[in-house]
This record gives sequence, C-alpha cells and structure tokens, in this order.
Amino acid sequence: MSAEHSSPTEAESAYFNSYPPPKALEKHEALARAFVAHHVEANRRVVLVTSGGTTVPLENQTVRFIDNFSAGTRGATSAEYFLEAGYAVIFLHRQFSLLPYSRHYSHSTNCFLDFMDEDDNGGPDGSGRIVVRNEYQDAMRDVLRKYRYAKNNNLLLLLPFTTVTEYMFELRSIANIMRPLGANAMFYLAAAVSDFFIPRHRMAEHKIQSSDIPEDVYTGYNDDSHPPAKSKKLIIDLDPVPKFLHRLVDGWSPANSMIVSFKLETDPNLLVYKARTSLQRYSHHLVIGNLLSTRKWEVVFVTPDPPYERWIRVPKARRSKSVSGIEDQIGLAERKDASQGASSATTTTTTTTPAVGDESAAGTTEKHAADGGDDSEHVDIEIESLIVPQLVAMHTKKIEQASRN
Ligand code: PAZ
Repeated sequence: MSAEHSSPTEAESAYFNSYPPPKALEKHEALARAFVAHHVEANRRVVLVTSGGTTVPLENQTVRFIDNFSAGTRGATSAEYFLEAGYAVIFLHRQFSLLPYSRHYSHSTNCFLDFMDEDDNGGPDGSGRIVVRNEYQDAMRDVLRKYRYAKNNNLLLLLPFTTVTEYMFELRSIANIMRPLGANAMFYLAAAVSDFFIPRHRMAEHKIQSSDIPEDVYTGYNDDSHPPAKSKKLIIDLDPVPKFLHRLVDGWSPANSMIVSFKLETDPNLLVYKARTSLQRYSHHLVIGNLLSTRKWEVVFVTPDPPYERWIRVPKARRSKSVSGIEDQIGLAERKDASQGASSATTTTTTTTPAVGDESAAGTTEKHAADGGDDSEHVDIEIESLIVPQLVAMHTKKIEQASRN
C-alpha cells in the first residue's frame, strides 16, 4: 500500500521498520524512564520540550545534509521558564544547539571568554586565578544558581538528536515512557522538524561525488528515469516526512496530557490559516503560530475553544534587538487574517511569571495594542516569559478537568 493511502498506524510501522533505531536510543530510554519514575513519585509535572532543527542526510555514510535555521532559542528559553514554574523538563534537542542556562554564555554571541578575567593576586609566575568580571557577577550568579538547582534536583534531562529520523524515534519512545505521568505530562513541540527527507532505500551509501563521474548524479530517485538534461548537477528528490503528530495525539502520549505544537511561516497571509488547519487536523490542544521575521516578539495562540486566536506580544520598548528580525512586520499576520473575517483578540501580555497552578496567569496585565504600550521599564522581555505562564494556566485547568472525570 502506498504511504498516501495507509492509515497513521501503518505509516508508522512502515517508517520505523525501515530504519535501525538510533545508537543512543536505548541509553536515552533508560535515562528517560528513571527521570519519569522519579517525577511520577513526586507527583510533579513534566514537560517534553523539543528544540532546534533536524538534519536530512543525503548519504547513508553522511557527509552532506540539509539543515534549517533553528538555533534552539525558543526551546532553550522556554525550558528555563518551565523549570521556574516548577516543571521537570525533558529537553529533546538538536545536538550542539542552545541549551537552557548555558545559552546565556555561548561560544559566539556573548562569548563566555568575554566574561572572564585573571584576578589581581597573581601567583609567583604572574598568573592569576580565573574569575568572572565584576560587572557580570550578579547576572552570572543568577544563571549559575538556577542551573545548579535544576541539576542537583534532577529537574532537567538533556537528550540530543541530529537527524529527522533520530528525532522521530526519540519522540515516539519518550512519549511512551511518559505515559505514567498521565495529565501531568505536557508536550511542547518547538523543534523545527524537516517536512522532507530521502527514504533510506533511495539514499546513496557513500559520499556523492562531484567529479570523476560521467554524468549527473541523482540522489533520491526511485527509478532510473533521470531528467533529460546532462550537466554536472546534483538533483535531489525528497519525499514528505510522515506526519506523526496524529500518532502522538492518538497513540503515543499519555491519556489527558497536553499537547502544544508550533507552526512557523514566512508569509503573514498564511500563518493563522495554517495554524488553524493543523489544530483541526490533529485535534490537539494548542498551536502556537509564529513568523520567522517576528518570532522573538509576537506569537499567536490558536485554540479549539474561545478566544480561538490570541496574540501575545512583547511591548515595543521591551523588545530585544534581533539582527534577523523585522519589527515592521509585527501585526501583519493578524491584520491580514482579520481582514478575511476571522475572529481574533488582539492582546499583548506584559507581566511577571505566575506560579504553577495560578489561574490568574491568563489574567495578567494586558494591553490592547498591536505594538504594545508599556514602556515604563526598559528591560528586554523574552517572549517565552509570556508564553509559558499561559501554558501553565491552561495545563492546570486540564489537570483539574481530568481529575473530575
Ligand atoms: O529555534 P529558534 O528559536 O531559532 O526558532 C523557533 C522556531 C521558529 C523553530 C519555533 O518557534 C517553531 O515554530 N517551531 C516549529 C516549526 C514548524 O515546524 O513549523
């Protein structure tokens, strides 16, 4: 049966049976099992945060691969706010992408070496102890304490993946392992997962050669029908990656757990429509839509229940600077959609983070303005500090509903 006509369960078997499981899977499963058991015992909420981009290898013995832009900022930042809200976090992330806490001092932006110095009390050979420079002491101490707290209390489990297939295997396994958590489980799917790949049976085994070949190299073709033109081109034929959100919602995840997916678009005309379509297709609880150009400053919550669309924005004066972001595009996706007759509440949330279970999270200071209003404080706000408390409040409601049923 072709993948197009198979059921989600058949598509799952066909996909997973055609790959060997990732080498690290067994080890990751053991770690996840112990982590989940620990937090079930403590009756603590656990969120699986997925983060970063997936690669799509072009060869089995991979030299080249297709990748995407995601640095893992959304996932790593959100994980910190979940931890702050009392959750334990399984952080399923692209290897070498940003991590909670260490993201503040990476190797490129905010290079950690710039925060260090030698102290004045040099030894006999003139070499001083390495210390954090005075002006960074408070900020770094704060990050260090939070990091140590998470680590010492077994609240953060870091599990890396690289390829799209590794991601799929890990997601399936961890979701199953999370089952004993029931309603205390949340899935926060912020990773940028490739929509296209080369199925294993059509992948070149060895490095694709750019020279020493008589004609074009075609990889990913499932028959011998090469396009007619002859030149030294590499033509890649990709298949759609099976959509496993269906299986996560309907099979892998714990009963009553909360599932939040993200939808990224670049065209403001499409964002809300695509987010809504995804919610209808997979029947989960929330799609968070974002535009590539404005994702650090605004997102839209698309829900099955009123208000259906809810925009969350960082007020103008508190937006972080972003080299790649385009501030002029803030509000565009909402206005386009509103002009097509969709109902949408225009809200910008500017608040402090409430505690787990605080129902008032959604009732924080809200201003009705597309570009935000409050410029009384000039400290940058990370939009994840506005997103996560809203989710915590939604999760609380869901847990309460589950306990009544
Ligand atoms: O990792 P990052 O902070 O650079 O980007 C975050 C994001 C845009 C990948 C995320 O918010 C998202 O939308 N993930 C889902 C992408 C998608 O599959 O549509």
